[in-house]
Amino acid sequence: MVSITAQPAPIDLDLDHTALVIIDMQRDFLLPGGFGETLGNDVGQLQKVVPPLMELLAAARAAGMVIVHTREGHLPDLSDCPPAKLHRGAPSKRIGDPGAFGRILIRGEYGHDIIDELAPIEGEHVVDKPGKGAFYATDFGKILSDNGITQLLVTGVTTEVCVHTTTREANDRGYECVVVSDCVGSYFPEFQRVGLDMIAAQGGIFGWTAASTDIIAALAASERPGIVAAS
Ligand code: C5J
Repeated sequence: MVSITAQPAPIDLDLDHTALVIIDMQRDFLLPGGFGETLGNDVGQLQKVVPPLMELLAAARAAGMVIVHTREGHLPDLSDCPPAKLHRGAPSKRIGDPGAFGRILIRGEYGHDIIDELAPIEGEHVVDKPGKGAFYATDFGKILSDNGITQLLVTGVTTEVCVHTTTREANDRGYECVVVSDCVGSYFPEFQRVGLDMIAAQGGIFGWTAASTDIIAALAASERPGIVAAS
């Protein structure tokens, strides 16, 4: 058990029952020229997440934690993409269209996959999800229960969309969620700030927030082998 400095209050994590969840760190969302940018977004806002998340991932791997990566995307025939999602708004490119990195948000395409810096390694779980939340139409919940997971460190993008949806879904299912404030990102700085505030407000209405350095320091102080504190 390690105690983490967090908002609205410290939280004890049982590392044997805690998973690191990395949401949608995909090329389509993060790379210049990709889908995120074609929607008019500043992908630099998301790239800030990569260095601290690489450090946290290394610490979690060294601690032997369960690690789950998610990817938002769809089958090539789009049969799992509701028309309400496919036809939303008036973007220059839609899901399934050819983009800079293959068909946008289509499973198996280069852009759909996770950025090189955070590529999953053997033994880590990869959950493909058609929705914003990680539980809908996936085996995410089964992976967590099969591994005895009760607490989640939630990271990835975007803070106010897939991170929030997954955290809210997990909270309703009884998981304690710590959203790692510098390891989640939004294209919109105001959504990042308010999105994090919303989680910890009202006594932690659906979770906690904590900095990666505090988590890594706590892991380093634990009995777990192989952990070094972040510089
Ligand atoms: C979005 C996500 N923003 N991963 N997806 O469409 O948050």
